[in-house]
Amino acid sequence: MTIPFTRWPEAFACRYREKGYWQDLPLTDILTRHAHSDATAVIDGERPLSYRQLHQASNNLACSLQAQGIARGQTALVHLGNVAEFYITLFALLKLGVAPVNALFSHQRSELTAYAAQLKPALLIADRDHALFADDAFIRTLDSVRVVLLRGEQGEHALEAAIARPADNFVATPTPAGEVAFFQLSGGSTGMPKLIPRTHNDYYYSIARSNEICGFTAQTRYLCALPAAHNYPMSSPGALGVFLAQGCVVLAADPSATLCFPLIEKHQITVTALVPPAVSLWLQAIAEGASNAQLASLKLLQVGGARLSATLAARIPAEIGCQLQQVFGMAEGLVNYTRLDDSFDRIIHTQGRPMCPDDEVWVADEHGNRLPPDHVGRLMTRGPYTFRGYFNSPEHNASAFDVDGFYCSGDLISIDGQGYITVQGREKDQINRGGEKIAAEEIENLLLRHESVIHAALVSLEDSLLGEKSCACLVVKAPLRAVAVRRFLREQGIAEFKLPDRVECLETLPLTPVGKVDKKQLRQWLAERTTA
Ligand code: AMP
Ligand code: DBH
Repeated sequence: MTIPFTRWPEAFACRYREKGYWQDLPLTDILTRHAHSDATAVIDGERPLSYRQLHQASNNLACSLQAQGIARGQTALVHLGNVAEFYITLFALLKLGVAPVNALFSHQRSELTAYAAQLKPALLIADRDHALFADDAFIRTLDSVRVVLLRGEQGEHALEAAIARPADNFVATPTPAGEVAFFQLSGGSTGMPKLIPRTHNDYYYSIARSNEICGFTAQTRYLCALPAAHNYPMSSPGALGVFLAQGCVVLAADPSATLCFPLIEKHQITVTALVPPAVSLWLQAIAEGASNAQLASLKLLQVGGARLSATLAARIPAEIGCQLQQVFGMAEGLVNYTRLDDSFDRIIHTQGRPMCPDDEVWVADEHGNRLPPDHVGRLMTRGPYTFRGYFNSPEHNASAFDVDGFYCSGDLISIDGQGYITVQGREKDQINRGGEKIAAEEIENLLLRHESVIHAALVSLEDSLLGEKSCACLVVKAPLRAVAVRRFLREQGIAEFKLPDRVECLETLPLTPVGKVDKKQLRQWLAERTTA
């Protein structure tokens, strides 16, 4: 039983293998190649795990799941935060040939329900520490789930117990390297959150190539302070890059300076990955007296997920005392990096260039024609680690890809004569709230469930810290206050970061000539109201 997905055409697959991008190795190789190493792989609080222990723990869990009837070809819903069990679970499932979707820990009922509806997972692995799993009510709604393991649970459903029980003679059966290994999450722009099938081959390449560009080695000590399940701290090069290089991952629950600065000092962290608002908070903490001497071991700071202003970028080397690398990536594939030996000017002003020589990236005008260098238009891309279709979404895929298989990310970019990309804006109906993506349609659909709401539009607002915040523009039958709107949405079970920061009630929503909500005009109106 293999999971269906949109494959690369044969000619491309051949070329990607010939050029050595696709090695036909399962992602489990990232760990099993170090199975006998006593070097520390992960530190979670006071708990270090060596590579040998991580390998053994994931074997134990895989063995236990196998005994409960979980088998190759099935899928799993995983909902864990930045804890060692996240990686133990990931490797256990990859070893079994079970494809997980790793939901973000900030996700709630609505997101998890949407993922489960699409994948029909046989297995759920979650955390009792999350409010959604404080009791079993939500679990009972997941019809396809037959096996449940919970972190922080006692008894037969205890994840820790399944990890501790020694496996005897476990033989790994990962899916073939050209098949789906797991599902990555899209930031999305549609009503239904979309899943991105990632194969062993494509993901392994993106990790290995990221390591080359970012210089990750066995000496790398990486602080994972962004959500571990996110593509960026997982693969750019992220924790999986660190494991491949046999370095050490230190977990942090969040990227706050109060938590991270002491961890950096204590564990002599050499590199970490942040989103721009976290950089602002770090700089603010230093300006307010936190000592950047605590950060002395830090050599490289990666920043990505949302646009980093050149002003903020320029302050990093002087005030944090390390090198900056801009990362412009997407869970769908394509990742761009500024290179470690790029000029200061490049590093602060561009979002880097594609990591692979066979990443085909071009800029399209509104008719799909290729634009010359330095012109702003739509990002179009295909390559050895960029997916060819969302899971089970033929209609959306028809508009997200052109006839030649180029993915249109919805970003507006320009590419200079040397191939360096600058992100100029966005065409997709999404709000990028400090790197956390909100699909406007998803929230609008939920708002329309409210009995007083007639029309709803979610638009971005400029924000000095987060880059963008969200504003719900509503046409209502009866007056509605912001707190009531947020309470209603919270009751719908969505991630906290998706709740509108501001709510405005209007007589009507402005429309474009074709009758769609004119969000550009709405944003202008909001900006004027704010200054007035
Ligand atoms: P996701 O779909 O959640 O994987 O988010 C990918 C999107 O994040 C991209 O398409 C961009 O819109 C945005 N993004 C990621 N990195 C950057 C960056 N360095 N600068 C600007 N936007 C970024
Ligand atoms: O925003 C992203 O999705 C992202 C940013 C940087 C990403 O997926 C990545 C690097 O791999």
